[in-house]
Amino acid sequence: MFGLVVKNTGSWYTVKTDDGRLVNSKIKGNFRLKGIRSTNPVAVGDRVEIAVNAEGTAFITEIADRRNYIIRKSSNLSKQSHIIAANVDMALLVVTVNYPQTSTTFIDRFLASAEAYRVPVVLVFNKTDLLTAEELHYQEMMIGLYENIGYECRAISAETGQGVGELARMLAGRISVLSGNSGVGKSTLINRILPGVNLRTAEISDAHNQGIHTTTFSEMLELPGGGYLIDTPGIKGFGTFDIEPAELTGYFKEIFMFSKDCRFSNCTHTHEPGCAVLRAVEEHYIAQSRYQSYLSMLEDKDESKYREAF
Ligand SMILES: Nc1nc2c(ncn2[C@@H]2O[C@H](COP(=O)(O)OP(=O)(O)OP(=O)(O)O)[C@@H](O)[C@H]2O)c(=O)[nH]1
Ligand SMILES: [Mg+2]
Ligand SMILES: [Zn+2]
Repeated sequence: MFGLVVKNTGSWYTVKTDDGRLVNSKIKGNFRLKGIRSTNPVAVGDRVEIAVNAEGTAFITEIADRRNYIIRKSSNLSKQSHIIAANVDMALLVVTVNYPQTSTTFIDRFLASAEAYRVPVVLVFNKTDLLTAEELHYQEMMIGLYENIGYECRAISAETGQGVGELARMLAGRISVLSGNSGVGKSTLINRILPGVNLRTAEISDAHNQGIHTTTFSEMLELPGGGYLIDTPGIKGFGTFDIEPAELTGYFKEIFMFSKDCRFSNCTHTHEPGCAVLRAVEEHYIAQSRYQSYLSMLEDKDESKYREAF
């Protein structure tokens, strides 16, 4: 029997079978050994084959090849990865200028990772209702920066509903995963779009201006007009990457564009003469924050064991 993994609560997976039943399933022991090194060999969004047993639960016996996935390292020290969701049409990266503040390093790491697995990303700036004039101005600058690179951006308030209707129309008929730091309002936004589901949400910590990791498992929710939204636990850091400079350049769209004019084809854009990327940074065609994110990911290769996660 075949189905779709719609929920992941640690060792148990909820599989929605093609005939519409929800079956609690587990992975067979030795199954963990094959495939990629991941803390969760099966992820929400996976198409699987299951063998149902007498008690009505099942074993997952086969995972279909993934079209794509969103992944992060579990921690800097471990070589293991965590698959956030598989087979998605797009990712909504929910970010907030404040309450909590999302760092540009975090945004850029997410974007680079999504480029690597060819998942289109829409940046959703939430909690606009809370922002001061100065913060709104900063948000406008951020939106300008990312739109210029080619990323679609939306400014919304999940609380007041501003901009949510328009965003919801974009989601119809597609599989979208919501990701971002804890407390940015992923679950609140889904509750606003799907009032029936009533996901748990919680106020961010006053002391730390950070979320408290309210959502602890990933869940796929059906949209009335077709398609799905996937709620996921907030990400603290993005772990480190182990990518060659040439490949990394390809994951920063605007850096890639300028790199075509570098004198050396193996340019790392750090010190080389005739580097078109360094020139573009100097002339402000490439944002300083983006270039810093590029450098920080380049440094991961050597320093990954000693660094804090972003
Ligand atoms: N003022 C305001 N508050 C919001 C908005 N969106 C969410 N919140 C509040 O922010 C807090 C965190 O929201 P959640 O939806 O739990 O955040 P989350 O991203 O799901 O967090 P995790 O599950 O921990 O990853 C809650 O108190 C929400 O009511 C918004 O647009 N404006
Ligand atoms: Mg949540
Ligand atoms: Zn260069």
